[in-house]
Amino acid sequence: MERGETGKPRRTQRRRRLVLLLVAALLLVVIVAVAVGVSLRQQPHQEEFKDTFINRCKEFKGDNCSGIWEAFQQAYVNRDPCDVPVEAYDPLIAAAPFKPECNRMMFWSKTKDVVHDFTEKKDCFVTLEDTLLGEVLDGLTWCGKKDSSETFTSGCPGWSDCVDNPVRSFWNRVSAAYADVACGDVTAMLSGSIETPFSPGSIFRTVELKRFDSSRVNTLTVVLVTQEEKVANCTNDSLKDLQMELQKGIRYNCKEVPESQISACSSDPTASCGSCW
Ligand code: N1C
Repeated sequence: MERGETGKPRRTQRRRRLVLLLVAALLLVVIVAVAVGVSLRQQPHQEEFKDTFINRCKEFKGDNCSGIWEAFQQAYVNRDPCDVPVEAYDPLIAAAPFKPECNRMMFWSKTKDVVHDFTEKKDCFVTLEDTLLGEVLDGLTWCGKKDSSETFTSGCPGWSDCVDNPVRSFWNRVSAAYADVACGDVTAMLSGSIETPFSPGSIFRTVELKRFDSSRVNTLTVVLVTQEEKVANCTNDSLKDLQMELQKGIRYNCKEVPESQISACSSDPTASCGSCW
């Protein structure tokens, strides 16, 4: 009885220590599980991006998709996401060069939806998004980090957060390469719903137009897409600037075309390519 009474506090102490130990072990398990969960959740994101890249590339019948992926990745992986200059993508362009499609090349600015609605329905023009690199990366966001070999798809700098960001430099570089091979009669869809259709700071103005070479390009036709309320027409000042910036020797046309006419024409299977404007 006495032994039992004096033994009781010792047993209680031991039990308390055991409970504390169990709680600590449980906490440790929870912490490890959360950490593993977080890293597992990050992993698929990066794998998902690569899968999207490779799958879209294969759908496009790219013959060296893993080589193109490697050339793409080296541009931004293990780099500060605000320090990826346009030249970083030079090896990518070399791995997936653009083929010229004379008389069918379509450029655009501030009219992405109208243009792609049209090119999807009618096989008349080719935009950058109809080429391997344009198609594979359209709508995606990516960046790297210093001292990491991974690709991130969130937490990346936005378009105007810093100039040398991976997505912005990519579009600048591929747009330049696409404009470099422009040939024959070239078309550009610009917006008649804004005050400056030849928009300052746009890729079309700062990169593409400057690179149209008069030894390859005969004509540039601007299709100014208008809505009921026209904000700009073909006499717009910014379009005068465009003509000044266009290399001498390239002819220039401008046509004001209602958006409704473009969509009606694209849905009409009997309409020929030359009849939409
Ligand atoms: O800056 P923009 O237009 O004048 O660029 C459009 C111009 C087109 O002629 C294309 O050849 O530059 C090329 N281009 C793309 O193909 C493209 N696809 C998706 C440029 N940008 C592209 N994007 C995204 O659209 C890109 O992320 C950027 O943010 C916009 C640019 O569109 P904009 O200002 O209407």
